[in-house]
Amino acid sequence: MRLISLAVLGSLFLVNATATVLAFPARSADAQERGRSAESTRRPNIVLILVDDLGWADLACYGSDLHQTPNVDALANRGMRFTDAYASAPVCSPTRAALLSGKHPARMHMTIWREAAKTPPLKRKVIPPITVADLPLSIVTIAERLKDAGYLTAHIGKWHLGDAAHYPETQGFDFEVGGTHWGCPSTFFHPYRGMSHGELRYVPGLGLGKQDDYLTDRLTDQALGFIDAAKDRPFFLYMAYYTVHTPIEGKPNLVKRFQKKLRPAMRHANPAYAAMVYSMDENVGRILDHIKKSHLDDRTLVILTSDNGGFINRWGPFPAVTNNAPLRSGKGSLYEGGIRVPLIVRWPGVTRAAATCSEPVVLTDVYPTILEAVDLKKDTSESFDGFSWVPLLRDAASELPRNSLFWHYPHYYPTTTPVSAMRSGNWKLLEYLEDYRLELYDLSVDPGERKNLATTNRAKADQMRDRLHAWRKEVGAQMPTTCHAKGAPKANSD
Ligand SMILES: [Ca+2]
Repeated sequence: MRLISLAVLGSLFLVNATATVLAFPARSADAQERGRSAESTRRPNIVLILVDDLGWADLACYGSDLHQTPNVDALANRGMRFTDAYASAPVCSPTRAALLSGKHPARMHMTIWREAAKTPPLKRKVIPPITVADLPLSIVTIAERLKDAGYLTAHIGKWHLGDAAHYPETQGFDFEVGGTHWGCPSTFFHPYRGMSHGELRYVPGLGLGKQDDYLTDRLTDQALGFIDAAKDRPFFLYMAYYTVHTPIEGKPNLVKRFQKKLRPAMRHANPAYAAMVYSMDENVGRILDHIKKSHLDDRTLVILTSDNGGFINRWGPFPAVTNNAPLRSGKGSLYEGGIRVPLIVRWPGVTRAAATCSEPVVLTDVYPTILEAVDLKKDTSESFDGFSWVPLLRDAASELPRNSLFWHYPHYYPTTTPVSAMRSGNWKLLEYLEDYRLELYDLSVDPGERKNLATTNRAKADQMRDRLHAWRKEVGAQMPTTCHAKGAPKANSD
C-alpha cells in the first residue's frame, strides 16, 4: 500500500492508493513526553484481534474439518494456544465491555447486546431485567490506560458498546473507524450499507471504495495505515473485525472453492461461512506480515480471540452457520459451545513456540494481562474481576490464583432461557432461572455436557449453587422477575 504523509492543521493524515483517509489528532506536549518515556522502556505494542462470533472449533488449529486458516495456525505455532479460554458472556456487547474494562458484565449490568438492553420480552415465563446499554464514560478502559502511558490507540471495526455519545473516541481511542452502536453491517460488500433489522445501517470512516470491495479487507487496510502512522511510538490496535458474524457473506470465488471441498461427514458444512473464516485468516496474515516487515515483530504482543461461541442457527441458503462440536450448543447459551472460544497469544521472548495452555481463562482477564505486559501498575482506584495471564504466558503449566469462573445471562436467546453458570476445576454447574433447576457436568469426561449429574452428585451441585448465589450477590447481578396479576413485577429470590 502506498502511503503519503501530510501534516495538516496539527493533524496527521495518511492517504493510500484507494483514497482512504486516516486522521487522528496531534498529541499534547505532555503526551509526547509520556510517549518518549514509554519508548525508552520499550513497552510492547499490543495488537488485540477480536473476531466476531468465531466458534471454538472454527479454526483448523482447533480442529475444523472444512475451514482453512493457515495464518492463524502459524500464529498458534509461534505462540500459545489456549484450550479452555472463555468469553465473558455468550453474546457480543457484554464480552466487549468486559474486555475493555476488566470487570464482569454482571457487575456492570451489561449482560445482553445493547439493542436488547432496554426492551426485555414481557410474555415469556420470566421477565429479563432492563440492563445498561452504553458502556459508562466513568469506566476507565485499557485504551485509556495505554493512551495515558503514551500509546497511540486505535479501534477499528465493530464497537457495539453504546450510542454516538459513547463511541470509541470517548473511551481512550485516538483513532477509530467503523464503530457504531450496531452489532453487524447490513452487508460485507461495498458500500457496506443497506436495510438491516428494519433500519438503514452503514459502516462509517472507510472513505471511497469500489464495487466488490470487501469489508474485512478494507478494515485491515486501515489497520496497516495505523501501524505505519505510529512509527516508533508504542501502539495499541484493537482490531475488532465484523466478520464472521451475520450476514453470512463470503467472496463468491471462495464460496465456490469451499463448496467443492464439502464432504458428507463434515462437521462444518457452510461454504459461505468457510469463505468468511478464510478471508478473516488472510487479513490476520496481512497484519502479522506488516508487523514483521515493519521490524516490530519482536516487540509486539498479539492476542487473537472471539467474543462468544459460534452461531449455530441458519442464515441464508446453506445449513447451520457453524458447529461447535464436540462442545454443546452455541452463541447465546452457557453450555460450552456458547462461551468457550479460541485464544492465541504470541509475545516474542515470553511465549514459547507451539505452546498449549489448558488453564481456564476468561476475556475479562485481558485488561490486567495487558496492564502487566506493558509494566503499568494497577491504579489504587482500579478494581478488576480478571487475572493477568502473564504467569501462564511465561509457563503454560502454571496456574492462576482463581478457583471459579462465573457467567450470568438472565435473558433469552434461541439457544437458551435465562441462566447462570460456573466452572470450578472440571465441574460445570448451570442454574436455569425460570425454575432454578440445576445441571452439573464433569467436563474432564463429558466436554459435550450430555450427562447431568445434579441428582446423582447432589452434594457437589448444592455446594456450587451456594457459591454461585454468593457470587451473584457479591457482584449485584440483576435477576429476572416474575409477573403477577396485580402490582409490580417481583424479583425472583436468589
Ligand atoms: Ca459476537
